Amino acid sequence: MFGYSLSMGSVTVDQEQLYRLSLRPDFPLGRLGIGLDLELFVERNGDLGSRGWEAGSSTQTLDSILRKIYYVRYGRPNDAVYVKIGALDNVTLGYGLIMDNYRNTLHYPGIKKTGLQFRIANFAGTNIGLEGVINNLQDFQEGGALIGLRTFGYAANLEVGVTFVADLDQYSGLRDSDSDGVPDPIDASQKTAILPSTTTATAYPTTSTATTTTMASSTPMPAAASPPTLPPPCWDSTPITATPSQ
Ligand SMILES: [Ca+2]
Repeated sequence: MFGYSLSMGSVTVDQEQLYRLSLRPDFPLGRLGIGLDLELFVERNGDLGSRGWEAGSSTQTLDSILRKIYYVRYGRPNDAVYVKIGALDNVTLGYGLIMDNYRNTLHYPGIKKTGLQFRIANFAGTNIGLEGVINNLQDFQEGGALIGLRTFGYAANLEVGVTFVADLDQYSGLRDSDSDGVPDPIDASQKTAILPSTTTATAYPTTSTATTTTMASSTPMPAAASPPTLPPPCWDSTPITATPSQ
């Protein structure tokens, strides 16, 4: 079944305020599915720019296409086998005591993370299930991802599950403007907040499990009208309608 969501919000690109309209359809291809993020930026004068749709060179074209891919999935969340790669918007492990409604899209589209989520309801016929999440595969390569695993089994009508969640490096999600390995908020050599120059969001920590659960709530970030001193929010998304994928 075809599903989609529509959102609009303001973003800051190169310190310029733009409106961003986004249509996110989910195209099912059998058990496979691909979620796209078709975006349009509206300049301050009301014009639609070509931002995000540049096709001047082959690299630009490829970037423009890859940018439209929101996620790729196999199956649906309640299927026997479910795998999703890309944007994760609503991940709850077990009964949500440790990871509840987590998403790796808090700073999307300024920062695009490639997450992995999987669930196997009956692993190798053992009546034991396994599910897990990695918030960002790029972080994982650097040893700093947020990972979660849960295994569960059934004894008659009793379900028993064990959940493990760890953030391997709480600083890995932070921006490090001068690439010295010390993220901006704790970098003594950087006395002032550094505005993002080319991206639209400022990195925040992926933090420990308890905090992550809080940050992962679906509450949009406040509008940029009254920015905090360090660092200022540059991304505000206000979904106006949302029809979950089926
Ligand atoms: Ca630094």
